[in-house]
Amino acid sequence: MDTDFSLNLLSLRPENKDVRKKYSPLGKMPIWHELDINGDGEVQFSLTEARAISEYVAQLVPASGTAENCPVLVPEEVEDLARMHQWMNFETTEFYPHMFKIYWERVLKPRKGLGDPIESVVADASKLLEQSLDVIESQLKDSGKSYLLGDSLTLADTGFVPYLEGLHMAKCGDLLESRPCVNAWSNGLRERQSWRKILEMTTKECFA
Ligand SMILES: N[C@@H](CCC(=O)N[C@@H](CS)C(=O)NCC(=O)O)C(=O)O
Repeated sequence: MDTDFSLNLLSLRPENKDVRKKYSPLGKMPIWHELDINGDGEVQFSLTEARAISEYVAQLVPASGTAENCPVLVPEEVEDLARMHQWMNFETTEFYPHMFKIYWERVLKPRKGLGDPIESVVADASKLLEQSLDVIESQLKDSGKSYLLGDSLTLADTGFVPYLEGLHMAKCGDLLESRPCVNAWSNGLRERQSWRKILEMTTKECFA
């Protein structure tokens, strides 16, 4: 991309909701803004919804092939593209809801001073999450490939990274470690330089 970009971390605290609503209708982050830097600096294009933003940005950046710094994250071939969306939808509807219950109980609630985790909620969510992890384990095992679509990293994989990290933060790493293919996939994703950089950039408050 022949342009500059900056990342602004807005506080996610409830009292700052009105500030966030200036940028996004529900006051939720992330939001993508493109400014008219040659004109009056006004926003000329904006987008909400993390998965839509990631797909848009991945297509804006000219890919250089398989290099870690710039892989082709959105496949061109129509079947691969459909499979990418299949996994992105799986992540949104079959993985995130269960993972978030665990993360809320074990990480966010204590951090916000809202009491101890309810372990029965964690156990119920873990059971459902395990079914989804089994689907991923089968996909990786049966294909013998490193990534969900095959030999290359795509958005099908990247969407899971914050949640894999979150499961470790919630002391549920065993759910990943007990599945060899999921464990190798998860460790490979979390060790990527790009993810380490995101973790460095974000603060504890950003995750709260
Ligand atoms: N559907 C949105 C949801 C985004 C979302 O829930 N963002 C959280 C932070 S991860 C947020 O802004 N929370 C503040 C709030 O709900 O007021 C997306 O997928 O991008």
